[in-house]
Amino acid sequence: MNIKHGKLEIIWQRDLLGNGMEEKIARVSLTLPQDLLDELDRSLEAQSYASRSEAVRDSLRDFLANYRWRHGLKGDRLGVVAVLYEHGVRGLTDTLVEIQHENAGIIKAVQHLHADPKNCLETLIVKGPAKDIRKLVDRLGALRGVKQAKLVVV
Ligand code: NI
Repeated sequence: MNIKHGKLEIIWQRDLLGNGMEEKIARVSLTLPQDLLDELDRSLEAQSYASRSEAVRDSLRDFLANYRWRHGLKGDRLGVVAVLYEHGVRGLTDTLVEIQHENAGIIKAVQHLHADPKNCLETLIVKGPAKDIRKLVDRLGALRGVKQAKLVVV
């Protein structure tokens, strides 16, 4: 069965586990910077991945597992947020400074490294309610130009 919804195509296919159950599959298209795609393809070859789709599915599962973990944190926590971003993206550095000022209650220290001509790495030491730390990390990670926002709690 194929149902086209604009760019989203829903198909039914036998699942890969071969248990006879039919699995609903959605087909999506996405845009990537060429250098990211090139690096992905090189890494897939080295890891013997069967397809880009399989690698993207694994990456999304990892993304969602991390999200679920972050959203399960309770109480007061101490941690570090590592933020890798492209400083040249319009408005990004101003937004990052604003967000940090709004969260001055939980951000105890900030370290900035001009990692290379294009990218900056900031580490934020955070301490406070898990729900506030989570909101901060969610917000940072969703900004255009932020490549990674990783939380480690100790
Ligand atoms: Ni910098």
